[in-house]
Amino acid sequence: MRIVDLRSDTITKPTPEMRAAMAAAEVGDDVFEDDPTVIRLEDKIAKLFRVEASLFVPSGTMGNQVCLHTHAHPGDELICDDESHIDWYEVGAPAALSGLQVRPVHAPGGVPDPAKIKAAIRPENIHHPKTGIIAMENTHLRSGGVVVPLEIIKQVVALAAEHGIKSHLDGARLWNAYAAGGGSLPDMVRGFDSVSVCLSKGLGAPIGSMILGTREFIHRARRTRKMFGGGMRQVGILAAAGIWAIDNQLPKMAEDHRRARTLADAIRGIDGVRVIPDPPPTNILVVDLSASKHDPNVVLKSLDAKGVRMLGFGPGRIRAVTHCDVNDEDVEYAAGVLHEVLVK
Ligand code: TLP
Repeated sequence: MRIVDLRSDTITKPTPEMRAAMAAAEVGDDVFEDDPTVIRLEDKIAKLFRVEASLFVPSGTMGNQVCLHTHAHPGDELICDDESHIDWYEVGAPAALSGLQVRPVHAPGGVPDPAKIKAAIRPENIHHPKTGIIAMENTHLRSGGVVVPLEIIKQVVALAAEHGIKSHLDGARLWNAYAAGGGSLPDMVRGFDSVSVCLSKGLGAPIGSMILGTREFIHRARRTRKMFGGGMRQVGILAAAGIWAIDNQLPKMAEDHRRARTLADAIRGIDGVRVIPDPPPTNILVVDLSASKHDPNVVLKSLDAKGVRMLGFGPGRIRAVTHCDVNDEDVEYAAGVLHEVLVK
């Protein structure tokens, strides 16, 4: 039976060519900053985004948390949106690791409202926590891979700078925002005090994320990474996968977006079934079944029985994420199965 695994774009496996690049990688001890392939990756990323420096970390979660910790003073408040990955899926790390109090602010459809963020900034008062950091997410996962408009990014970054507050971008899927026409890579990160981007989602690398910032920030983030146990040794074999992924997968990423739209096309118009947003802007298809007769858990089981894997995504919702390990035939098959299960 054909298996089409759409649970996440984190599930991709390295291709034979990527494995060959990994096998051929020169390595050294990266804690001593001696690994030539890691240095090559960090330089490549810094140049791509036109920032001073970058740092290789094991995961997107570590990328976000190393940045937050490097900025944070315990007791500070972190403004992020109420549907953000940092708030939902990082195991309470801002509080546990950095003493940050999270102040979630609603961002309709994944796009923050600068006026709401401004209103959440604490005035100077002996009773209040200090607003220390404002975080954004682009693309925005829980709203269905929404690309945050450049104008909004600029306003939020300017607002943070004006108030002396640090700004952080969770850009786990910033590559998708780029492929969808959300802006150039430098434009989408300009002005942030820190950014984290993932190699192991749409780009298809087996592991790894990159932190971006000034040389001074990256120097401090390197110490935080070591403290969190993320100092790695002969890790050039993994950095080589990242370099290969940027050169070979990034140019193809828009295909994942087209395939997500193919899935949406197959179910549009079925009674009570809604795609959010429709059409899906990038590689994430969120299907809201709450107005239909379907129980999402039963739907997931029926799909799985036919080899199509998707995930529950909050009350009444399921999601599919397209990625480089599914091709047009896989998506045609999955679209057919999804239609068949939902139309019943
Ligand atoms: N997202 C995963 C799960 O954690 C939900 C997924 O399957 O979508 N920021 C964003 C916006 C993310 O979507 C993720 C992963 C991360 C950060 C964390 O990356 P990792 O999994 O590498 O720690």
